[in-house]
Amino acid sequence: MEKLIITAAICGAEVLKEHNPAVPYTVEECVREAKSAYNAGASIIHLHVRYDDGTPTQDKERFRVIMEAIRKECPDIIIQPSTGGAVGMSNDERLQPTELMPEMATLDCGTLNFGGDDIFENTENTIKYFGQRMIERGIKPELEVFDKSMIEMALRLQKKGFISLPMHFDFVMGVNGGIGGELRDFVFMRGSIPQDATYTVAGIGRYEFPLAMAAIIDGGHVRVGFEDNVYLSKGVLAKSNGELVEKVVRMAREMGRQIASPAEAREILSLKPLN
Ligand code: KMH
Ligand code: ZN
Repeated sequence: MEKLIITAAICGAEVLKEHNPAVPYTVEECVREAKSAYNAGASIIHLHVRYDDGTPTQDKERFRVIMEAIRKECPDIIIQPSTGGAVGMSNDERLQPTELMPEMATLDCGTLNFGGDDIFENTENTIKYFGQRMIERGIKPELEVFDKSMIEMALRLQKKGFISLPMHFDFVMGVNGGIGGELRDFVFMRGSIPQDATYTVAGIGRYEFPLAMAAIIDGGHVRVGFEDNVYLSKGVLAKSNGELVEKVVRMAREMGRQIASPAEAREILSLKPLN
């Protein structure tokens, strides 16, 4: 079976220090969290950035500073900026980190309710616009799908030329407003993507580790991190993103699955090797 790619979503846009004091806001905190995940076995950092007071931003310069600082400590890590940003941001605001020509970035494939009155809006034209920018900039999209309908959207837009092959999906499961996080939901999503596509699964909250195990067994890949879940186990806050990654590494080892290095992750995802 292919080696396991672990992505660490270290920060997110919604989770706060009130939820877990180790949630990173500052440059130094982002580096600390990225390094803990990298040292534990993560080969991809899914990155949102904040200002020092915790306000989420898609500001290109803030991304540049944090990405450079992370690369100093984790030289070969794959950095995957978010183009989802936070609810309410405009398309061009969200796209700013793609101007830094990262190897990967997220591409959210549909609109969904996002708690309370919030709507995370991604119209078909938005997805086309983002997909086109990523093709022009040579960025591999991680196709974030929060429901089966978003897989259909991605497949349709791939046929129309807005998404390049091979496709890599991220099943984000258990968001209020999206698909649930039960095993039957995972089987449904996993069975809905093409044979030659790769996928990672991001289980939200209590779904994080059960869905990680499902992907480990199935030959998929895993995302964990404070963006999705702040607990190491029921009622026990994780001290770092690294602790969450370490748990996935232990689970994979028990199941006989080896962990991909960043170079191996690049090969699996058809990214260019680092020079
Ligand atoms: N913060 C959410 C509204 C992504 O990174 O592309 C969107 C999100 C998805 O986190
Ligand atoms: Zn995100």
